Amino acid sequence: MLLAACQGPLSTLDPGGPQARSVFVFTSVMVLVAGAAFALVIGLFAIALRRGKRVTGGDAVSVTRAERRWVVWLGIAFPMSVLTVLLAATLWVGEGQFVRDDTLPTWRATASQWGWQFAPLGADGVPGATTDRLVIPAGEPVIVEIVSTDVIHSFWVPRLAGKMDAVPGKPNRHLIQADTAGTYLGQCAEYCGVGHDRMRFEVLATAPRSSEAGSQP
Ligand SMILES: [Cu+2]
Repeated sequence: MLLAACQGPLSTLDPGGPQARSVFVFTSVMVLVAGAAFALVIGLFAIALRRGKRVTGGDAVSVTRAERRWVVWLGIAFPMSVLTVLLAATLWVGEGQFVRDDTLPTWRATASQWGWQFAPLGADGVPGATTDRLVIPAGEPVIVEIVSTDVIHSFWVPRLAGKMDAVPGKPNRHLIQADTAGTYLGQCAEYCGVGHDRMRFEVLATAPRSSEAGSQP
């Protein structure tokens, strides 16, 4: 039943590109490690409660050398190691979300209450600009330069990448890639007024002309 909820056009658990996949893998590892750490803490807490009952009232509780070792290794060294690894992994995964290659094909996404306009960069408003539909090639990374004409919105295609704010006057560049041809749904992810819920769009990833069959339409 839980797994049945993993798929869907707006699922973050069904990544369709490398950016979304690295976030998904990182999140999954974090959930597993956090779950294991939680179980460990609860287990130790249960042991401590049972031990506590054996201490008779009025006795001073002295800290033994073994207990001190537990505090140092499990109370300080273990969480510090986990946090260090977590910080390094966060930087590594986050770094992979940035645009590093300015020569990639770029589209401008312009958000306004309550819809999206997409056009190749530098050609806003010309024929070819589309409303609520961004057409990109499948299988290669592209940049989406995101702006807003009014309030703050957020560009979010859960199966392709994380969120990126659309801020008036400050273009934000976002790296996305769809592994296979198909339609990927997007949704404004920043509450922007009464039409926020209707502010959906789609990314249509088209197969390269030379590619063989096998990808979905
Ligand atoms: Cu919005």
